[in-house]
Amino acid sequence: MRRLLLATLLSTAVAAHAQVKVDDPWVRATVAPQKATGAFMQLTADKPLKLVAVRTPLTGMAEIHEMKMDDGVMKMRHVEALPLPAGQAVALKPGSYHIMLMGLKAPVKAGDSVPLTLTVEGADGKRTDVDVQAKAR
Ligand SMILES: [Cu+2]
Repeated sequence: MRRLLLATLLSTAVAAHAQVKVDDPWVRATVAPQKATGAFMQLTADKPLKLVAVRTPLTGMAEIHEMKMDDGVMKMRHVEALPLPAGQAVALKPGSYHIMLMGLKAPVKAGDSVPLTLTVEGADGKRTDVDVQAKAR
């Protein structure tokens, strides 16, 4: 179990002090002229945190989005912060929470490794960056 956890941490390049485990990060590959896509992963914080920002060299426009049924219509909205309760896996997945990458400078090809920097904030307001390499598929 310990070895498995270590392997996960290494493979997703989580900073040791970040206190967030990132599982299966991926980005949906695009075809031109598509200018937007989503990034997905599972986040498990070991103390109460919230995801407050995402950066990537692919675009200056990366936002945390939520998808929800509203009056029978699927709607997407920008959320300022995504709560990450301690010890609880929070899924960013199609049709739910996701990271929206807009205004892409170039198409994202399947197999590409997409660098993402997640900024998380603790209850004390302290912010930490978590670097993630997401696979495009
Ligand atoms: Cu979106």
